[in-house]
Amino acid sequence: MFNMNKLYLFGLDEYEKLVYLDADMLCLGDLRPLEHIEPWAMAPDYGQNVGASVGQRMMFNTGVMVLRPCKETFGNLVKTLRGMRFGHFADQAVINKYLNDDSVPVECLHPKWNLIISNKHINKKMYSDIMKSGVKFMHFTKIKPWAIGRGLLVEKTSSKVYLHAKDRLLRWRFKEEIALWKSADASMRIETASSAV
Ligand SMILES: [Mn+2]
Repeated sequence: MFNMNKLYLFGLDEYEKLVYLDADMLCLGDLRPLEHIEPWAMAPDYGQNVGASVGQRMMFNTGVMVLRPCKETFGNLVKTLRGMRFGHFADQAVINKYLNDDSVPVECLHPKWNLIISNKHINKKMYSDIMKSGVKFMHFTKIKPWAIGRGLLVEKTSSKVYLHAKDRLLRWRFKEEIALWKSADASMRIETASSAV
């Protein structure tokens, strides 16, 4: 869903430091190192936008952010938003434009902190290296395993035959990721069931 909600994080200045995560993340590793990471920190948005950048800088993905809320920053982000057209990258575009235009320092997190699965077939080597060496957060961009079989993976206007074929293709292409999500989902259900007893 495209919206600007992430910008509000910067107004929460009762907190000194925040770690923001998208809802489509699967946590697969130890998060303690995040304690020592100074804001702002984000992982790069590799993929269809390889080489694409906001001005001189590469694009960061806003699915995982270590940030310091600050009313002034919030105001600057709103100012940046006013000068832009609402587009595909929503709040990510605004945040990246602000960082670039104002040369705000950002620490670049290793992509294992935000492994963007829809980039799997674009950055094959990097992707498989990270899969082998350990993922912290797997980011289910575009492909939502919880929606599989419900025709929610692709455009609503598509025909049933097309939906079915696309569903099968995605299930095959992301079988490893879907399996990880399924096993995490299953173990959470077991924990919830046993804690309810
Ligand atoms: Mn996301």
